[in-house]
Amino acid sequence: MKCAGCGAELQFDDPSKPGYIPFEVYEKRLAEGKEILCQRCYKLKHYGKVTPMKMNTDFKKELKNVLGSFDLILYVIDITDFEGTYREDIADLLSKKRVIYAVTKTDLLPKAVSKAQLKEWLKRRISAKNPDDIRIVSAKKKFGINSLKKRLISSGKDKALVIGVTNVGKSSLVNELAESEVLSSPVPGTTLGMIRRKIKSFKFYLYDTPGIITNDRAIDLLSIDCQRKIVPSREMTRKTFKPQKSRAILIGGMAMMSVENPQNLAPIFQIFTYQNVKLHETKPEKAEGFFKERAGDFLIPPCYKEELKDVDWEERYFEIPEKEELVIAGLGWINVKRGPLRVKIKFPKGIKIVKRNRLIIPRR
Ligand SMILES: Nc1nc2c(ncn2[C@@H]2O[C@H](COP(=O)(O)OP(=O)(O)OP(=O)(O)O)[C@@H](O)[C@H]2O)c(=O)[nH]1
Ligand SMILES: [Mg+2]
Repeated sequence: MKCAGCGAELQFDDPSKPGYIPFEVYEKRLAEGKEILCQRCYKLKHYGKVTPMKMNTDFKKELKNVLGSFDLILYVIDITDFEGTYREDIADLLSKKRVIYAVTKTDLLPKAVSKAQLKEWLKRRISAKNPDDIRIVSAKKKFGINSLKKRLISSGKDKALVIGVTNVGKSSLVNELAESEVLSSPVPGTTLGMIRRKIKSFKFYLYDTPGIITNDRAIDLLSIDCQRKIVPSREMTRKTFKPQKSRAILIGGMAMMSVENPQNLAPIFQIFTYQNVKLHETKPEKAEGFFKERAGDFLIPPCYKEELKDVDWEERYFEIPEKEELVIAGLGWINVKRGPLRVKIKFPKGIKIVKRNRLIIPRR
């Protein structure tokens, strides 16, 4: 039998491994006919406590094995981290399948982004065979759920495999579609095994899966506890900068931007990031020391001193024209209102940092 929260096979032997439940508790719950949660899910659900687990659940390997049993895939993408969660390597695996793309967490985007504008942007970014298979949703605001449900049911199939990287909101979406209670939480790796849920009144099953693990999103470098603090619950924050002289802007202790001699170009730009990420502007000569010393207490994330002590850093110059954004996967993006913006960025080596066509059109 599987845990109803995370899908791990229940076991009575090893509390440090997924699916553990003391045998007495298991017998009691079984006798009462109640839903059975493993100890980890029970603690996570009722006390918000995270139990570290010894596991090897990179679902990407397993995905190759289970794909054969599915013709229809629901690929879940987080709009607040599109570059980190819509991945070419996953898209490639799905080339022979019917794929419906659920772009979720759209409630976290600033209200100024209209649905029509977002749809146009997504059509250019996602190589979908049919653009109507790109669905804009929010599990939190219950937006787009019914039309997604209709689209799934009218596919002519009777099941869909729900996939995506960790923490994008797969389980939350399954819960809205199937009116179920799969455990969802800001802890990456909440779901540990496949979980099947039926869409009510229809012969249609959703298979929730463990997240695919990545290592090129800024949040991937953080402890599980810290990632949990950074996962946003409120709209993304944005802050406008119009530097008149050389300035440094610190995005938590994870990225340091240096804008040198901006007088001639007079750039104006906005940084979009998560609610708990600290943005701090300072003089260039102070920046380096401050960045090092205050990471983990004032400059969040990281959430602890030493949390990034094994990280190698890289510095790169970027010129970002108007109408483009520079994205730091898993952290946010820089939108240029008046450009070009010439900037040097120090960031952890291996983290994806790319320019893209702007998602946000600045207001005049
Ligand atoms: N604001 C907002 N938050 C969401 C939405 N969907 C999910 N979340 C939050 O995102 C976090 C992760 O959600 P889950 O549903 O557990 O994500 P998952 O993809 O199943 O994660 P794993 O099982 O760990 O791979 C939780 O804190 C959710 O509350 C949404 O539409 N809007
Ligand atoms: Mg999940």
